Amino acid sequence: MAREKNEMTQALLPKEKTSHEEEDPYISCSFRNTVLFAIVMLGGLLYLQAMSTSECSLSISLVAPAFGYESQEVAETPEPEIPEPEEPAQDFCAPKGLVGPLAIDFDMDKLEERFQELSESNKDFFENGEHTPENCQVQKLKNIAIIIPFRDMTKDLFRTKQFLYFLYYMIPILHRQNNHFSVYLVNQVHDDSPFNRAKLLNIGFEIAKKDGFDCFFFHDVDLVPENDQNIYECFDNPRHYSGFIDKFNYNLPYNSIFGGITAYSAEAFDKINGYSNEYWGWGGEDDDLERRTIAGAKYKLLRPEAGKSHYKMIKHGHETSNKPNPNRQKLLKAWNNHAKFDGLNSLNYELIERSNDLFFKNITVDLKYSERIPLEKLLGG
Ligand code: UDH
Ligand code: NGS
Repeated sequence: MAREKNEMTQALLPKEKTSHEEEDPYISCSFRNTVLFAIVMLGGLLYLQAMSTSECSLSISLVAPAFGYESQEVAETPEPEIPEPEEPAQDFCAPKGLVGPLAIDFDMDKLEERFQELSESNKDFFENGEHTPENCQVQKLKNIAIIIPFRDMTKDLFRTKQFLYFLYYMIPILHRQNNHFSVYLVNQVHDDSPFNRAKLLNIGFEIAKKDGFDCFFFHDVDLVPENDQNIYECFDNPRHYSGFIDKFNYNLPYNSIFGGITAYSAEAFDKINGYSNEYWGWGGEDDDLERRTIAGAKYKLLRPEAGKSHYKMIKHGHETSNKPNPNRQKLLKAWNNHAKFDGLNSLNYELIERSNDLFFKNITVDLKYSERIPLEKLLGG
């Protein structure tokens, strides 16, 4: 009896070949048949249970081990997914209320009153000198930094008045175009070094890029678009915006002209190493940029549609503090020699002051004229 009991226990355990089974084949075989029959019956029951319940995997894994079956990995029925409460999907920002051609004049007698109007009508749309559209998603390459090179050493503050007129016309245009934008006024500190437009633009780029902008307009202060359908935005290929200015009767003075306003993605501007930092005084830095962009980096020379990209320039002469640079032709000829080591990768300056005004970010820098790269090195000597 004790022996029989032992054999029953053994039979219910997972199958193992024992020496004892070999000694008494009759008893063990008949008993095994009984057990096999019971297993088949139970298997049938399990099958029926599996068919009648949706929780079959759970029942099988609980019941089977008791009968000596290895529990099998059965895929668990996935928990029903509860959708996360989603932010309502936002549309991309698109221009709102564009009006097309604009009447532009620079009547200095009206400047103060006009600027007052601008401040009252637009002050609520600006924070920290920048505008972010509401209820829409700003697309890539439409976070626009307008970078203006600036120094006003005139007695009548003529450049400052130009800047106020620039804001008076540009702020409502950019607001209607409905992208994220900020104007960076990059001031060269008042010292006796020549004006350096290009280096100020490189500095503005470096600062605005760190601030999160991805589209950079290098923009003279004295140019205003005459049509708000001239959309300020960037593409992979840089573009020259100010090909058609009233002072040139809306014609290109020469085909490769690249001065006034250019637009670059961060990637494109980094690729060409930015502007040269070494054009001190008037002229040539814009032509040098054109060479780096078209001949150097093989971008196409592109401009927005002529019909919509007319500009009006605020008339003025050369400042005595911005005399033509006598070295500009030599530097331009040697553009390919200095492009590799003269630009964003050699930008040295001291930040003197930074603050946010209502409509712009105001930055003042010392350009370190005494630490410039020697001319002989730039020319390849
Ligand atoms: N700028 C200043 N202060 C200066 C010089 C230049 O802020 O003392 C800035 C300003 O943003 C200006 C830009 O640099 O728009 C370009 O300088 P510019 O206006 O002197 O150069 P541009 O080529 O005109 O536009 C030169 C004067 C053309 C006189 C033609 C007379 N026939
Ligand atoms: C070229 C200058 C450019 C300048 C352009 C238009 O001669 O820097 O005239 O000037 N290049 C050189 O001097 C090498 S403008 O008529 O607008 O004053 O942008």
